[in-house]
Amino acid sequence: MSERTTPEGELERQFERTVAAEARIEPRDWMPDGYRRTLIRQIAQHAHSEIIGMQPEGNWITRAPSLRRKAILLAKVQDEAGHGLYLYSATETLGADREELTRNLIEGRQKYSSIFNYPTLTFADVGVIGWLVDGAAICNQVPLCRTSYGPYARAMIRICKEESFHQRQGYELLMTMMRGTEEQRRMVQDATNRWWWPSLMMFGPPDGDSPNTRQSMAWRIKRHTNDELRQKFVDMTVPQAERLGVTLPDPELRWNPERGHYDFGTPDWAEFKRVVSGDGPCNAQRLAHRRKAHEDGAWVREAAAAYAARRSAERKGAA
Ligand code: BYC
Repeated sequence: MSERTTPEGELERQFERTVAAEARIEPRDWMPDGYRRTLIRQIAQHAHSEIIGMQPEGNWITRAPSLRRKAILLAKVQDEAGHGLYLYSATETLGADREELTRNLIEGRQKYSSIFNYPTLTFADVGVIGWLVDGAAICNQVPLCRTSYGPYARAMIRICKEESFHQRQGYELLMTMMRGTEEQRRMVQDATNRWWWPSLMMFGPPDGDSPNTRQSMAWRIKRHTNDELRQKFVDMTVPQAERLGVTLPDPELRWNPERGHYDFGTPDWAEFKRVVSGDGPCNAQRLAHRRKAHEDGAWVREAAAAYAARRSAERKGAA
């Protein structure tokens, strides 16, 4: 029976069977409207985060302390642009319009990760972003390689490979600074103090306040809850901090042998809400910069459209 004549109920059962069997939903497959909407929302926010996320570190490219550090940072920031592009392409397979998504971002109608609304005050921030922010991103994104939507899962496989290089370069930079002067060690500790709590907030609100988790888990878009991933990140990061010789700024952080996990304090969820609703330290600056880049790039889009129109006219003429 063709898709058009198949009753809606059978299509829905087929969708559920595919998800339950851990197979992938592909762009041509039938999917519930809510599934499509949720994916567009999450993948678009993810893409926006990669693109806005180029700014805090991009800010240091011209001030990197050596040619080696500059080359590493350039490669990392370029990777982030690439991640944004794969992810926007994944939303297009769901029927989203990329131009509209960009407008949603620059007009403040769509979110991007809270973490990118904090300033990068010293070069140690570049290392700490690699270590903590990319470390958190890896924790969150490795399970997304098994997300139920094929194009998103496949984009995540490549993205995660690049994220591990990002994390390693950050940790290696911090190790180098920790072997340096007293002043350098102070810079690393200060950057760790400022980025620790915002990194925990990257995982999203606590499970009890997360309106989307239950349905996204049922559809196997999300494979773990926000709190599960936050715990995993803390457990993974504490030994790394010890090895590095920095103190994580949480007096409640301690190993709990009964749970087999670290206990930790509560992030400032009021601050999280403020930052997500547009009132973080750098929200206005990040969006203004993105808007200006979009306006400055108008000539490139116009030239590409004119070229495509000419090629298409030539092909028609030749036919
Ligand atoms: N910031 O019901 P919830 C990177 C929103 S970039 C802002 O738990 P969900 C990198 C959430 O959207 C990687 N908003 O939502 C780049 C929802 O709002 P709406 C970024 C947040 O979707 C450059 C509401 O709060 N990673 O690594 O089930 C340099 C309720 O939340 C945040 C991704 O995007 C937040 N932190 O779960 C370096 C990963 N948290 O839409 C590094 C993909 C929550 O209902 N995304 N909100 O109005 C996800 O895994 C999930 O979307 C989240 C949230 C876990 C983030």
